[in-house]
Amino acid sequence: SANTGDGAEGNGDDLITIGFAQVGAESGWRTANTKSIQDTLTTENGFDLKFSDAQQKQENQIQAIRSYIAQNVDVIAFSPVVESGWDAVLQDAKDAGIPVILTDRAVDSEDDSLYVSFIGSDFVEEGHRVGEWVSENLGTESINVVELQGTTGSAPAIDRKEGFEDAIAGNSNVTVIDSQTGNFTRAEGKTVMEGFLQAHDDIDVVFAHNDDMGLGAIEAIEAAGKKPGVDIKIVTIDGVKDGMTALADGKFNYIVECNPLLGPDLAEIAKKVVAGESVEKRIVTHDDAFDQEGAKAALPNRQY
Ligand code: GZL
Ligand code: ZN
Repeated sequence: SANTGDGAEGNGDDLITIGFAQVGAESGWRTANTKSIQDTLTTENGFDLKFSDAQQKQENQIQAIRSYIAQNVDVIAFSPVVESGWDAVLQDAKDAGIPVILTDRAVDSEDDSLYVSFIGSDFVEEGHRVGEWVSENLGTESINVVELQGTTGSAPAIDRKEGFEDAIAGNSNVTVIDSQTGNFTRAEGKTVMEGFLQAHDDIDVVFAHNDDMGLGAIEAIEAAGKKPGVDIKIVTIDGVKDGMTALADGKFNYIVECNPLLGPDLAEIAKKVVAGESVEKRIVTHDDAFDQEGAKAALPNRQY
């Protein structure tokens, strides 16, 4: 058989080699996001995907990006676990002539030439929509809110908090009495909620930056002998299956979706970039929102 002799085993000349540095596997959202990327960036679709899981550590993501630069991949894509500290490694990718696509989370780099496109939801708007719902539906009387923040320093945690605060600012009935990070995980959300329940006996609402921390809060609230969704309302962001199920079961009260299915947009942008076509700098994914009735109707058709 004709041996190309170029050592490119299994990588036909026409495949786009893309290095993806994923945050980790911290939540149901992340699992769905990873599945979307791995199901879409396939050899059938013209890609040779190199994938890494950073276990939510920035140094691991930077190391993965450096390894993709060393392998001289065609494109690098990643979801920055935190906003800051990326300029050096992104400059190295730029110097190596390797385009970088941001998916899901943003970086706070001043120089936006360091990446060609950012595909992801508007987290400020997500937080704002939750805050508007709380203000309009629960803020008709004085309510105390505790907040389970996402990963400290991450774009979704910073922006969701900002959006929520902006939405409730005009309603003096709504007071955030405590706020702490649960790092987007169910286990940490439960632990932090246990602390909130020990510190406060007047909690009316939990605002969790993602479903997984809200699910942890359910466990803590039930262990304390209270009814989640009734004695203590829970509002969250993501809309993964476990969250939508809790909402349909009346243990959550409202969810603003954060669409994790970013694989198709990433594939399209990567192909355009490699073909030398111009691409949109910012692609905002569409998010829906659900109350308990909405969740019951939507659950049968949810993809994740
Ligand atoms: C948001 C994403 C967040 C999800 C969490 O786009 O970065 O990280 O809301 C996930 O569930 O862990
Ligand atoms: Zn708004």
